[in-house]
Amino acid sequence: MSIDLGGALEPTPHAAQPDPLRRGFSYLQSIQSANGGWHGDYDGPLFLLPGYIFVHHVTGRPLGETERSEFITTLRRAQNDDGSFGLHLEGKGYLFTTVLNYVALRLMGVPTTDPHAQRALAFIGARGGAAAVPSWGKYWLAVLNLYSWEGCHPVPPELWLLPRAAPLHPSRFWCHCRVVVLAVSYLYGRRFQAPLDPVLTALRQELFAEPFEAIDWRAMRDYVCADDRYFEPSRMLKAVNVLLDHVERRMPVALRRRALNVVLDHIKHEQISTSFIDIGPVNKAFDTIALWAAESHSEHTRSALDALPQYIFDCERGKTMQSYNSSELWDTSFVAIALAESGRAREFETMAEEAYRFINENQVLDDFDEREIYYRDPSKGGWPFSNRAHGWPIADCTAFGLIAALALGPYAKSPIGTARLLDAVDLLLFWQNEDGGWGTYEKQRAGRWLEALNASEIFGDIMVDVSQVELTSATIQGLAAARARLGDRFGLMRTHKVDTAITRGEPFLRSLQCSDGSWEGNWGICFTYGTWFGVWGLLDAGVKPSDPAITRAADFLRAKQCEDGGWGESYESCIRREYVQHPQGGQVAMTAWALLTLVRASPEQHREAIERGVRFLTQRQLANGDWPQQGMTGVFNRTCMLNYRFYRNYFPLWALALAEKNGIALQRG
Ligand code: LAN
Repeated sequence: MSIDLGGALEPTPHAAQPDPLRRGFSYLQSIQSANGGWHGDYDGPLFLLPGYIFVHHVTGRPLGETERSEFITTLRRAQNDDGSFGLHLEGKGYLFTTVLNYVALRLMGVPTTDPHAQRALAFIGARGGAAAVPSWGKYWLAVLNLYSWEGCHPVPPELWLLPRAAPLHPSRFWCHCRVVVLAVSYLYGRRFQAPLDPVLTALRQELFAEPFEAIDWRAMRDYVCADDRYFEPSRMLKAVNVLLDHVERRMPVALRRRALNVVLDHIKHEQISTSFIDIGPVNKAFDTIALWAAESHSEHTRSALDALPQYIFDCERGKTMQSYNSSELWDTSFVAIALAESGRAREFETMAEEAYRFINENQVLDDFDEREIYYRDPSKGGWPFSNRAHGWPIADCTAFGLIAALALGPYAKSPIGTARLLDAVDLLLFWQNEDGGWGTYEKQRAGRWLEALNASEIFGDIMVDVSQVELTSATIQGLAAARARLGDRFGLMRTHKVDTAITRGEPFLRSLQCSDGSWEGNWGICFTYGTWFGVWGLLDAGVKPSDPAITRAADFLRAKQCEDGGWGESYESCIRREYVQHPQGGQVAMTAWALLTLVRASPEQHREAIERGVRFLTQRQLANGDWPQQGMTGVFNRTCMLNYRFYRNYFPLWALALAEKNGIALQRG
């Protein structure tokens, strides 16, 4: 299926516009928010909006009429021709998302006679009915009273009572996985279910191949639609499930009560420390229901409900729930870096000042109270992906926030004090793992073996926060930039620590390079994105451009350049874990990543390829300075794709700026 995200149909100019950088930055200036940042779509996954609708249904908060009809329209647009919904906008149909979206449409009042609903139901029927949804779908259906909790493997809240040193202690899980398990364990532990009402009663009859009352729920635990599965469950997971089942049947009531209280306390801490945003959209929805189950009418629960709309945004394809409360800090940092690189920050002085203000106002200034009790790493000095209110800093967001702050510092009205910049440096140092690399939100807490307990069926690599190419490269870049600009204020100790950290990061980056010279990306698509990070990280660690690691990476990219002069990689690369060419040829974001890499690797040696890539970008720029919307650019957990709305703007601008700086003409003649 191909979803038209809006821009794809705009005419593509055949000739380059004059002064692509000025045009591009003027366009960005015209859409800069009042807070100084950029706020755009962060759309793609199709399992999020249903959660939002379910919360409203369970808590008896009806959606506003306009919102309801906008959601219905957005959902219908995302439906594939075969009636299914993909895991994400461009993907093949999944039973998981088809069931969730079908239920969401019905809860919003869409009747069974609606042709969209009928096609979705036909798809569900052809896959064995809703009983075969993957575990996360089973949890949602159980909460809605459309599935029995008996049909789910146990998710015991008592996990949080284990001694911290236990290898299975949930504090060791990747934070996104941990918080979802946390909320679900509360709902599971209480066997919470929404009261039946007419529409739920009807859904019980619509969704399943057999009569609801006749379903053997225990037998459904491992019944999962084969097409939805990304991998087969490990033997260890099967053994743990058997063990948990035994324990669950003998669970003393008093212990359960105690565990539920501990879990509820952790959920509340997560909510309070994120200004009720919660780390992500999935735990946001489950946490809100957990609180509703625990204390429907408390002030705290009201705050959780009131914060829900922070995830709603009017995207190019319509109103929907976003993958995060925003990607503002991430986007604003890249605009800032591209602007500084272009040497035009004076020309766009107000934009630069305002962007700087956003970065300044969104650094996290303190650690959370009692952070150790709630398994939180320090956060002082870090930058989150969205904004300070969200409160969870991330290694690469901190690194790019720091680089942006350093780059635009000279244009700032009130510059960030050195102490705060040094806090960012210290946090990056703290996060370095034993292997020399960096992970996403936290220092590594478990061995990679824990991945064997991934029970999600649909996502890969969700259990452990391990060192990765993007995070390691970004952090090296951040530390190197800080050393160059602030090194004289580091003091002896910190200088030594930064030098050592970078020295340890370099071999880790090298160890991740694939035999064909590329790096596999984890958060962008895919080898093009990873290779950009691999190369920049090594260069900032002091590796010479003539080093074989760099020349092999450049050779890899050169071999992937398309006929049209651009680079285009399909999201299939992430799933199959090998390079897959995009069927539509060059894509602006990937072309920009490849150019950023080749220009730094060697502008002379790759001159001809760079010029062709530059032409690809300038010719595709629209008259208003924007670029057309193309395929997906982001990914998480191997299988789910995302649209980063502004990747089509600042990455081309950054690449063009860097090319120009290295003597490549942006316009011919
Ligand atoms: C994100 C968004 C930002 C992203 C980068 C900073 C770009 C990356 O370099 C590190 C990983 C991170 C922080 C990231 C991790 C996974 C997230 C949070 C997401 C892709 C946004 C949505 C996704 C989240 C896990 C979605 C909910 C689904 C679950 C499996 C819980």
